Amino acid sequence: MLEILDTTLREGEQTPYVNFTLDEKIEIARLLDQVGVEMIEAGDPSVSPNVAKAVQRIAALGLKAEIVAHSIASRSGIDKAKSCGADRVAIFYATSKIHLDAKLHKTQDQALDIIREHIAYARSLGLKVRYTPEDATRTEFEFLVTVCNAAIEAGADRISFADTLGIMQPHTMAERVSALRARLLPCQIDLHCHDDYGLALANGMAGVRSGANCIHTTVNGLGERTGIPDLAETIVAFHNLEGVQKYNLAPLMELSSYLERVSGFLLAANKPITGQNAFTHKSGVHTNGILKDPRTYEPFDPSLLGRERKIVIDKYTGKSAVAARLDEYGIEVSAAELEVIVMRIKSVGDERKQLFDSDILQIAEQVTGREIDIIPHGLQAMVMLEVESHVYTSSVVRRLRGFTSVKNVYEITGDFDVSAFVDAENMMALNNLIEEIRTVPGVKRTETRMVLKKYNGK
Ligand code: HCA
Ligand code: CU
Repeated sequence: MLEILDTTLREGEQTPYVNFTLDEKIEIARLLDQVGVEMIEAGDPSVSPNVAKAVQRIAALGLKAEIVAHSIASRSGIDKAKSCGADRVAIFYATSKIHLDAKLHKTQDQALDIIREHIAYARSLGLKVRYTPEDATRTEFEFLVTVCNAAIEAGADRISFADTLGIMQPHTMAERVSALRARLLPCQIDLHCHDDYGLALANGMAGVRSGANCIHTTVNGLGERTGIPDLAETIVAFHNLEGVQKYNLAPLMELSSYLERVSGFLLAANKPITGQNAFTHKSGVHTNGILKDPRTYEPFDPSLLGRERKIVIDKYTGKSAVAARLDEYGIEVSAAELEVIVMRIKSVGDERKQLFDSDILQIAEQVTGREIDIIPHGLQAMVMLEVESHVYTSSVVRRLRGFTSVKNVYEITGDFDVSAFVDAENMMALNNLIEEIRTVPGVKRTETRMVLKKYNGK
């Protein structure tokens, strides 16, 4: 049965320009524990005193997940892992020729001794040990088997088959994992797949089918360069496609949004599972199908993640989608009126990138000649912020951009320093959003202006 080690706090913090505060790390660890991942890699305590402190605090939370500290093969690193209270230390030491020659300046025999010695040392401190042959997928296979078996004999019960450069394909991963399984002493096999070719999750799934036990993930796929498999994608793919239903899917969206906010790394709208467009339908043919039966164009129901499907209304829209949208507002129109409304929507849609419900209601009003006294769902507002004088305005702006509902941010002159255009489903959501904006460090006060009508320039 699949296991997941989430390494948002270690690999994820190796994402260029990402650093988490202690409190953020604790919140991430708690949410990960709610999801039910088996292991949380909390950091490499040798990196900095704050990383060590975070590992220590997380180890003391009493979470269900095993807490793993990452470490290079050094006694002081292993000592730190022990003193932080981690359950396990994950010791990595590269084994490929290029890493041994160019980076470590060690022969294979020297590497073997170093690896054996440090694993035995960690075991002597009572730590569980995972050994990672870094760059395993470019390591000469016979040497890889020798090193891993030496590590297992020295006391490691897990081997992380690290595709450090993301060069595997599903079929090569399947072959390698089967071959390793056949040659290794009893152990758990982890897969640490980098996503340089966009194949990380596919490689992980292929490896698990061939006998690996565990996949490493990060929230939103963070990590060095292009990262590693995204936690939500991994869980949902295994849940729906492989029948692994032991994880709690409920916190996944919250975790993803939280990570967007604290990392400043925004998801692409077309990112699978958690991306904004994952359940949004556009063409007339698709929306018509969705309205008749969502299974026509949805691989699974968005409610699995607590999400809702959306239908975009613009020039691609057909009659059924417009009728459904008007119906949501309780607006009745005749077949002839509907025809004209759709025509107008298509012509406005030719000129504009986005149509709002207020536009659709306005068109319906014009076409039917009846006043429509309805406030559209989906509010827009302008939130103006004053920033504390000792804080960089750009740091506040960066945080604001992490909120998915913030559409545009401007630094401005005048009584306020920043103005942000935000979208919200309804008043309550807007209120919550403003509360959250007020918690951004450096925000002194806010003032919010609601958008009543919006006009576009040419
Ligand atoms: C790195 C190390 C590592 C380790 C993976 C693991 C990798 O190069 O930063 O310990 O499982 O990708 O090899 O992240
Ligand atoms: Cu890595």
